Amino acid sequence: MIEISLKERVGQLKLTHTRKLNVMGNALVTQLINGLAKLVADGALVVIIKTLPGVKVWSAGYDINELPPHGQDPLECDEPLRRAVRAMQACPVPILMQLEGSVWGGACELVMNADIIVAAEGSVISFTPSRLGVPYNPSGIMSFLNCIPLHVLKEMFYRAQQVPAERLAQYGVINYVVPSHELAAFTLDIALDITKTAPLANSVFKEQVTSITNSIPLTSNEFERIEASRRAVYCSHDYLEGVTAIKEKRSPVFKRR
Ligand code: YZS
Repeated sequence: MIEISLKERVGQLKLTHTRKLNVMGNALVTQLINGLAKLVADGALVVIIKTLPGVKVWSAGYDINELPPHGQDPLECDEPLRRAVRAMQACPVPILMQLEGSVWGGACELVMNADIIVAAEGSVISFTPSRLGVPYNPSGIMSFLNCIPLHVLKEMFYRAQQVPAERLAQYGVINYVVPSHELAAFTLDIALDITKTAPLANSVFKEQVTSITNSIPLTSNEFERIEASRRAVYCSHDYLEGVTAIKEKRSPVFKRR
């Protein structure tokens, strides 16, 4: 599912489960987390996450078939996506995301947690919880708020449409958009630059940025109220309908109940 390589202290994690559109299920995410840890232990000073060149779908997001039964929180703290995001945030070396094709749902959160994002021309990002009726969670929303301007994020959430990488690059959400035939070399150049900088300074910089940007000023009462509101949504008919519709490859019919 994931190929790992390390050369000139640049680690690379290549998602190769393209037959299943690199869906973020338990198996793939566990390999991702273990791969990151192994690369760092073996001396990587920077890691590139990418998939096979020329793919149509970079990742189709959360593996819908692994969602918990209706009535359970789809984004509880030990589900695969949350574990992957935490591993990326805790990784002491910078992570570069090399994108092409389309990125869906929870995989967008993974992308937004990279330290630097490089995309091929024509790549698109679709943030889709409102297409499925998923009540996204506070730490997940922080991942997006930390890098996407508020009105752009709101439009992405409410419309759940494909947003071109070129548009996100205008706001600095994506660092660079390059022709697809230059993508790998361009990303590798950035990685090689990073290998020449001070690893300890980079690591403590990342740790501080992560801690500071993840501080949510919520009272315990507010947090409990949010969790109660989210519970009402993942127990609703509409959430069941959203998940069923995507499995049946049809448009959902939401009834607000
Ligand atoms: O029919 P088979 O068995 O070949 O399987 C199909 C799809 O059912 C499967 N597949 C998925 N399986 C599990 N989880 C998924 N997310 C998922 N997406 C697709 O892969 C096989 C190939 O899919 P096709 O639809 O036939 O491929 P294609 O016509 O090329 O269309 C590709 C896209 C990506 C456009 C299409 O598969 C699609 O719309 N997939 C759903 C994308 C999506 O909405 N993902 C968000 C999942 N939700 C989350 O990540 C969070 C929970 S949230 O919603 O909160 O953001």
